[in-house]
Amino acid sequence: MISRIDLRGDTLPEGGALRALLPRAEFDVEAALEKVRPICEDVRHRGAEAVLSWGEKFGDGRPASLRVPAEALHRSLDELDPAVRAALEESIRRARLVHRDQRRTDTTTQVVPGGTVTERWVPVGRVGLYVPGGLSVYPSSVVMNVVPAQEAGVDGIAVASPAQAAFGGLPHPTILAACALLGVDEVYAAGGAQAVAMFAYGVPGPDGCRSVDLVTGPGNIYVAAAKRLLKGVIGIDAEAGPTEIAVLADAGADPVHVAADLISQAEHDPMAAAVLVTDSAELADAVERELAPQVEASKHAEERIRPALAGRQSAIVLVSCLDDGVRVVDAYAAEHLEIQTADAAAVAARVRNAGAIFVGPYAPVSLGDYAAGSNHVLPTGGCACHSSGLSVQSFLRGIHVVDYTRDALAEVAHHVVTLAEAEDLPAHGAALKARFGWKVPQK
Ligand code: HSO
Ligand code: ZN
Repeated sequence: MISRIDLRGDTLPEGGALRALLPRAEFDVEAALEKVRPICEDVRHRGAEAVLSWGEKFGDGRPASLRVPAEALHRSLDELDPAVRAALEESIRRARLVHRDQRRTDTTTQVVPGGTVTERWVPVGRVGLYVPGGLSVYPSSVVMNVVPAQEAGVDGIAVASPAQAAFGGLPHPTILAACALLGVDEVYAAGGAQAVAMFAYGVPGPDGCRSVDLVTGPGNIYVAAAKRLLKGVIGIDAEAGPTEIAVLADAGADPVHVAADLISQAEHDPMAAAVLVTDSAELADAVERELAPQVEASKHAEERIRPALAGRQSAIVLVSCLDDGVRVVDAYAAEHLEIQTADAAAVAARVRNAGAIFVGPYAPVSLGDYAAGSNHVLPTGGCACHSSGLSVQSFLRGIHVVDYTRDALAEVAHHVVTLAEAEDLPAHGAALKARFGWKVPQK
């Protein structure tokens, strides 16, 4: 059901060479670009009608209006199962605790007397949050997008989620209920590339959507392709690919837990990746034995879990020692990494590349997906070696505010002029000379 990669024996290669030995999903955003280009152009020219007709063409429902009416939002919340409501409320409460602590305070550095640089943190003006509605419906992703934007102080928050034919062309009611719970009233029944284009260009009309500055949130390959295409017109968080879990485990890990956790993320998508890295062949065998009955008992075994585990993106990787295990998970840079070893916190502290790290036997990825307080919109496809998950920081810009007096400028003017001349940009130097009777103050 899951392949093995045996890296015991020789010393491990470094960097890219090691990464090449590890499994990874094929996620060719480039190939999807040509498909989404005409959709984005059409939305740019024909506005709301293009958003609606592309949705219909791809099998979404056709909503009566692009913008979800306020009463539909309220109704969804009224009709929400009370247990789901309580769980969402707890998820929101915990996410708020963590994200509130991520807020930044302005810092002012006095470089010289009379010369300061302040870093002022300013929220993005208007954001478009994308919530998928394809294989699964994730109200939890509404929480993970909206909470950091709100805690950052963003004023304009719009959410888009695909229209669902089964719900009269509205997005899924639990998505709407989550929006209502969070106080978001600007919601659009739009999905895929056309939703990203709607956010980027805006669509006019009473039923329309004003353009946004930044689009965040996961989606399918067409959403990722539209983000790549429109980056520049809008800011984006990341091009999210299929979800991934890596588990670094030793002989002491419980194979029942490890198998359950691998399956939990394989449940998302046939392209999802589940990777076990272990120095224990006994644990590898035990996990493999355990996978069979657990997969068998899973609801989404056939259409998602089995193909995900059997795909070339998933594997059990055998290493000769835990040090090599850390090297492997660092090279892999998983979206989610569980550490199920002795002294898990110390091992976790050595890891440099992961979207989020889950430490020890009682921190499964599913906890983070819903209710740890951490964010579940995380870098995939190895991007964890250069990017972070969604946070308050994703919705802020740090503006440098430079404030110098005449004396403070005079003190450094000759250096500026020298550097300007070294770069053959004399007009740069002239901008300083002009302030001092066309002579650089001599120091
Ligand atoms: N594991 C997914 C998020 C999610 N899980 C939503 C359940 N619902 C990507 O981090
Ligand atoms: Zn998940």
